[in-house]
Amino acid sequence: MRVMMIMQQKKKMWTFVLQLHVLILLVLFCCKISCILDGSSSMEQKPNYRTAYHFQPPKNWMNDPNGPLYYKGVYHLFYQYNPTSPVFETKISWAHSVSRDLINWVHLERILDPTDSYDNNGCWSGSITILPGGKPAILYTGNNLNDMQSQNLAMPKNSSDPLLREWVKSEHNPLMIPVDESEYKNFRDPTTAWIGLDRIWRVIIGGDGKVFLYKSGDFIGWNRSDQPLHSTLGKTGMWECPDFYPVSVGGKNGLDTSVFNGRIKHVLKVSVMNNTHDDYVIGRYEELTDKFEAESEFMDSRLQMRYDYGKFYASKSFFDSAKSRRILWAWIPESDSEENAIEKGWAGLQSIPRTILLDERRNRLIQWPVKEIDKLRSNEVKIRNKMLKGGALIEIEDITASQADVEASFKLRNLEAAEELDGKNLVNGSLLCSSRRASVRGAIGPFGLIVLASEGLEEQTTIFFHVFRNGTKYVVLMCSDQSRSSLRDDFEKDTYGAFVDVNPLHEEISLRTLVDGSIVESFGGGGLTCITARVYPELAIGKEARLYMFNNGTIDVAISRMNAWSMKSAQFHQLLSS
Ligand code: DQQ
Repeated sequence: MRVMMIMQQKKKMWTFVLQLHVLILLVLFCCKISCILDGSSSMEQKPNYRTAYHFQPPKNWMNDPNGPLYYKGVYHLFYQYNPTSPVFETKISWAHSVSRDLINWVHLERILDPTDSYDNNGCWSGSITILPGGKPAILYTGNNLNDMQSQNLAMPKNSSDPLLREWVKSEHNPLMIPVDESEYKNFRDPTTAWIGLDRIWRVIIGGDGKVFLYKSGDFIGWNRSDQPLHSTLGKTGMWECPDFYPVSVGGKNGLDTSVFNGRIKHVLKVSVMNNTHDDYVIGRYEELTDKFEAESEFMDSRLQMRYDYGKFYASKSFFDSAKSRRILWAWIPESDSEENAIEKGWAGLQSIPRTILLDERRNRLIQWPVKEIDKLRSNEVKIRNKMLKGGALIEIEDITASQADVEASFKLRNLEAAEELDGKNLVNGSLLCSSRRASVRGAIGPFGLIVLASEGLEEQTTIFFHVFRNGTKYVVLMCSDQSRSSLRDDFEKDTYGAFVDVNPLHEEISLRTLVDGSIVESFGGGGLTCITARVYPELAIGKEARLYMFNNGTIDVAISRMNAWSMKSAQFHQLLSS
């Protein structure tokens, strides 16, 4: 009897398993039919290109980072956000996300919406200053319906809340208005303010080829100084999102914005609207007279001091008091069309936050991804002391090539063969990279990395170096070549490039590249030259993507060290729909 029951139960179970299989097959069959009918297949579906460890809101348009801050144990990132669509519209809001480690984020409610007479056409970019007593204050640009820009104040409703979820606009707004109509559309993006020994606050605001200086005793009443803090004689157009901060000469820590002593220099960065470049100059700022003597000019094409030679705009830095470092964020715009943004439902990324320090010897900034990003690394693959022969291609296997962190150092043993470079070619690295692409064979280089490559290499993004001789000196060119990054042809595939201030006679040439699906952020020479690219491969996505080291020069190059890791995804949560 018992045996009969067991057999019946087994029969029932098998019938159930069989039915389940039939059901699954039926569903798959129906899917296939519907795919055939509507002409699509799962393989043909367009990839969404969302990234796994770069900051992105869940949907819609995002641009400039605003008022980044460390407050009561929490990192805050505010940003320009269009809550209604994935394209830019003037009526922008300030969105808000928080993090404990700058990598994993929780999205909170928006904090500023364009609702008042002075900002009803957009709550535009601005910064946060910590006032005496530790209260944060936002200064931001309001754009009104007449397209007149003004500077405005907002304070937290409850400053004991470490999440700073609610902010109140000041009843004194607008605090700063244009002096005449010619400035209406060219007066925006206040920096973090700094306080002098005279207890007077200073802030700079972007203008047409200049940055205005304003002073205040109480953070409410502001007076414009007769002279801008800095300006250029040539026509450079609107300077958006200025940033002005001290850097330590010889020190290893970042500095708070109001620090003033003899062992510092100041950096002035402006976002040049005409060419969407974030350019900087270094100089000496005299606090009592408010004179800023820059050591070079913004238009100095020879020096070309730019945070990043690829896509990297409207950046903003802040002082992280928890780790005594200055951290830089920037908006990474899309290279893709508005049409595709609408299809994807989102547009815009933030860079991986970078620490900034002054390289005293070269008088240039060095940028490096914050240390916290290293905790996403897994599955390390290493190469030590291996010759990368002329014409060689080495695949780096066993990591997720579409989500990776790669660090490599190259040693050059034979510099004799370096090609001579005419002095006139030393001016525009980008132009030189466009004529000396990865596929163009040289002597010392091109050598470097091929990322987001498809199996047959039809798709590939290459980050590489070329070493040339100029008289008795050697020059190192770094390029990021997107020309073959996708089979798609409907987006910008520019080649970016710049020189790296390293001497290959005495120094190794290093490269770190962060790959995250549709973004490639590269740091040459330990962060002296940075290049960010947006790419949209069709084949080299997810598990299909591959990673290589290559040398398309005739001269062998030694890989002294290469470490590559798969990168885990960061966590993004939403506390409330925003
Ligand atoms: N974006 C903001 C402006 C700023 C520009 C508007 C820079 O305040 O000048 O979204 O991208």
